[in-house]
Amino acid sequence: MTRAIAYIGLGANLGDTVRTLNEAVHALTKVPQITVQQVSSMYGSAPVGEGADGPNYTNSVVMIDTQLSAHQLLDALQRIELDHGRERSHRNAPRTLDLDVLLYDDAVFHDERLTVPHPRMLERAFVLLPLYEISPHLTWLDAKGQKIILTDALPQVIGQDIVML
Ligand code: PH2
Ligand code: MG
Ligand code: MG
Repeated sequence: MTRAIAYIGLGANLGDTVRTLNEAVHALTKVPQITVQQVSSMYGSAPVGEGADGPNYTNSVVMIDTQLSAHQLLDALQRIELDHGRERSHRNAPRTLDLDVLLYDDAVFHDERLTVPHPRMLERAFVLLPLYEISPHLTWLDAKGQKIILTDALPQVIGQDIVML
């Protein structure tokens, strides 16, 4: 059985966010086709992006290996989001739990449900810092097939206001 390495971004800015992120990691460990390999620390930051508002976010990143396809993985993540009361109103609306596929092996693709690599991950300290914590040597291909080296991408986000919790 082939297994893919994937990185999942976790985020929450409503409710008991630390508890929710811990529960989400636990829920991932319970999915038979997922093995959680690494879990970053949690980080706090103000909401970023158009229309983003509400309380500060708690974020982390986990590395998994999985026998699920990228879309099956998305299904599993959305089930866990719904179990934690996730509602979808407007883009970037405050949320009890957000689970995003950041990277899935070296896959580069885009459809109506899923874009991999995550299209905004390079702009976000709350993604790149936890990624660096668990996989400092990480490299991947962007949408144009160009190699991204995490340590080369970090300086662009290093000025952002973020704290390790
Ligand atoms: N997620 C968003 C929009 N803005 N800001 C922070 N700090 N953390 C997030 O996870 C986040 C955000 C949409 O998913
Ligand atoms: Mg998100
Ligand atoms: Mg999402």
